[in-house]
Amino acid sequence: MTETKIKTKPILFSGVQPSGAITIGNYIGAIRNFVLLKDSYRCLFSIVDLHALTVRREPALLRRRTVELAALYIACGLDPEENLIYCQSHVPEHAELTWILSCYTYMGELSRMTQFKAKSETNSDNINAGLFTYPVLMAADILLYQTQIVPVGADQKQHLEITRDIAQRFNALYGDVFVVPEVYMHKETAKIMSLSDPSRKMSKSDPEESYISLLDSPDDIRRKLKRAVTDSDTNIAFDPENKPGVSNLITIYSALSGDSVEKTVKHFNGKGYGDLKKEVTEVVIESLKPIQDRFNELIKDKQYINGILKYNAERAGSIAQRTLRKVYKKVGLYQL
Ligand code: ATP
Ligand code: LTN
Repeated sequence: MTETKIKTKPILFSGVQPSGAITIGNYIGAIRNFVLLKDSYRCLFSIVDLHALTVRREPALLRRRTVELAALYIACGLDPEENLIYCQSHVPEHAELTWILSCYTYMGELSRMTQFKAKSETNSDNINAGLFTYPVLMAADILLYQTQIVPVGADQKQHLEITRDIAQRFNALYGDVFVVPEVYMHKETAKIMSLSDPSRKMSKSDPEESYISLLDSPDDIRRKLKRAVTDSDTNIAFDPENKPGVSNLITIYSALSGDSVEKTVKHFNGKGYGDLKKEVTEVVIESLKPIQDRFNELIKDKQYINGILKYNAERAGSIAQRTLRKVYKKVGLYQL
């Protein structure tokens, strides 16, 4: 791609934490949209390893998950030549801008974040300051690149709102320093629910049986979907409020088969939950197969993955530096 072409495309940024096995929730709600949008934008897809430190991690496992996520991004269809796939911690400007932005973010607004409240409950023995300032690091990720669009799942909408607030507050003080980003999500697929508790979102940090990982074997997938919570009724209908488990399976089927929810419901008319589970299982196994095959090839070649991460961190760093310098100048830090 020529330099002029690159410059005319609007910028897209998104990130995924290397905090566990990537789930079909991450895939359907976020990564699939990355693939859909990747040719229309100049894209940065970060492996947000600094965010993952807000919860205690086994260091060797965090390192392994990081390389795996890089391979998975590519296996899912992202293009490592065109898209900037890189580790957040390899571009120090993320942490540097975070400090500046934290001086323009209020304790009050951070304490209203539902993710902070939820994670404080699940990590009650480790409610650290990083968990609290998590959205500031996320704002820095996005604002560093003059990002126009941020594809995420529904759980991140509030973090996008605070990012916009911080950008607008900063711009009101210093002129148009940051682009104010827009969120991108598909309402129908922005929140895939847990298989064991369909009132909660599917999450890679929850117990294994609650999610399907992109790397699960067909047997794992069969077992997990067989046990997925439905309800005592027998009727297959799309009603997320009253039938969250069944509706979640319909959403997964619809997202992966490409059929609309309406068509999916019609397809299952007169069938039972057993049929629904069986067909969801088939479509999940079939959709994950090419991703797994590609992943298994890529993960053998760590040198290739490292090369991609290094090259792209350098490219990302040079864009990030431009914004950071401007910010330092605006706020009055002495420049040599
Ligand atoms: P963790 O459990 O460690 O908090 P997570 O599974 O919530 O992780 P993230 O790395 O925080 O995953 O999210 C990566 C992307 O996937 C984000 O855009 C997020 O909104 C999206 N996402 C996460 N879970 C779901 C889900 N259940 N349905 C749809 N999108 C999701
Ligand atoms: N907080 C996000 C991951 C994330 C992100 C970002 C997403 C970190 N920085 C910037 C979009 C843009 C999450 O999914 N938990």
